[in-house]
Amino acid sequence: MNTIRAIIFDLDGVICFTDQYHYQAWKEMADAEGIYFDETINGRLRGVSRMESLDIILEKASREYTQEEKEQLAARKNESYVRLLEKMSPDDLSQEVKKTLEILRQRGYKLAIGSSSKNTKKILTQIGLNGYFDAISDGTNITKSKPDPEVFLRAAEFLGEKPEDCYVVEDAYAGIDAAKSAGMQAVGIGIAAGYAAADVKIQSFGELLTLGA
Ligand code: B16
Ligand code: MG
Repeated sequence: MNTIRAIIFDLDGVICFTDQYHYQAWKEMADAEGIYFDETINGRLRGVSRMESLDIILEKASREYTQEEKEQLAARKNESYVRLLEKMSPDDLSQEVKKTLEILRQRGYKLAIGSSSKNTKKILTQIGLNGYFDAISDGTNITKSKPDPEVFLRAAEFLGEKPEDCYVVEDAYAGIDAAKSAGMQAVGIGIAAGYAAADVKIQSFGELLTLGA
């Protein structure tokens, strides 16, 4: 931990939680198409890009969809999702996350976001963290999604730090794999706290303060 200079945070499932909104928006789309979709399938979408999420949902479809149709379905889902995000407010940022980020910053770490979401800036604005992070790497600046390391490598580049000097905090297995392929230290939280590939496993966000202590 001594050489760690920066911490890159996944967004959904780490800083805040939008799974229910993703679920509602995908469910609305799936119901309209007559495709079976439930919370278990939704669990497989954690950390996965929008189009890859759609492909998982379409595994239950009774017909093939063209690329154009898929793009329309994904766009329709995103419209509903963005409408649901309007409900989010700074109250959706827990005091624990807020305080921990503040203390990490005081300790001199650079802080960044590394998220698959193309709605990252919207979510950060809703929860009152717009402009807070030193860098943001998200679904809008990558061509390959997690487990590819691109999103985290770009975050390190934006920060001007070497990959080996970065911690990644992730809730998805694909995100832990991405962090390891990037040559970074992977911290698993939530579901990923049960993943053997994580270098460090934490049960709560505040435990980040004990790293390197
Ligand atoms: P969007 P993360 C991911 O965010 C979510 O976990 C995943 O469920 C979602 O499909 C993906 O973002 C893309 O989101 O449709 O907003 O571009 O966990 O990488 O912060
Ligand atoms: Mg996540």
